Amino acid sequence: MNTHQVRSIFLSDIHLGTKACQAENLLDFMKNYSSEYVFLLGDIVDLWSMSRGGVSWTPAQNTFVQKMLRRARHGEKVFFIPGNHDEAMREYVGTSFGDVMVVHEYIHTAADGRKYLLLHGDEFDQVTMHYKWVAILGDMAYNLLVRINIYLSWLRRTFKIHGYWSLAGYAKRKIKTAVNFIFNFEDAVMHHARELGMDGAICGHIHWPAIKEVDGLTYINCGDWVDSCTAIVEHPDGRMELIHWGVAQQTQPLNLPKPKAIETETEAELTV
Ligand SMILES: [Mn+2]
Repeated sequence: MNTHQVRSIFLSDIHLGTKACQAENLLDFMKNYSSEYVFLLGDIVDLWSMSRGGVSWTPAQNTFVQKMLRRARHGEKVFFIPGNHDEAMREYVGTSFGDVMVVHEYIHTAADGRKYLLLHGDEFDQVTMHYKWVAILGDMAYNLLVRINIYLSWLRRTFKIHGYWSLAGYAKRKIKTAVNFIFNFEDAVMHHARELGMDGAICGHIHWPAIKEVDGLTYINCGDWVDSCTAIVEHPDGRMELIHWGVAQQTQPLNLPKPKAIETETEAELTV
């Protein structure tokens, strides 16, 4: 097997410990990429869902954790930035677990010299910040969509309908409030990165993979491993690439309207 050698791998929102986590897919991706750095940008272990809805810990999820620790032991520099679903880990910022360093925000200098602020991003999600109950409702609705989607994929397999179609992805594309929410989030993250004098930011949290220019800075979102199955890789020359892995490789490219064109509606109810 040909392994791609990249400089860095950025992953977020894996949600280990939940049924929706696509650990097999993720393992397959990791097998194909070796790197100097691995950055885990939050919501890696979903302690929040586990405490509310029970633990779903599969062998593949276990293997992912083992492989990650192994890669760290063998010299890959692995950093973990806790998110809101694993925020209990924020207490351990500054320490390391078996060569995995736990940090809060981290400045990564790419091979081309560009400075990226690495963060999970939940602190820039107005809904999670101010309306905890909306966040919980949104989370339940999202989990429901993901579960229905698991059922739909099973139906498609049973009836041998090829390709992959994501209900949650479809809902995210169609719901105007969700789109509005995403732009608010991106703007807030980029404002923060600009204040710190960065060239860009790499985050997660909203389960919406992206690489784009926002007013001269680069906004990058890793996406997730419950729905999109996406990761960001940094090539040896510093070029950043968004990788769609496995079943989700066939999803449509995102076509978003410009932020200006969005009518203001009620509070966004999508949260992750
Ligand atoms: Mn999050």
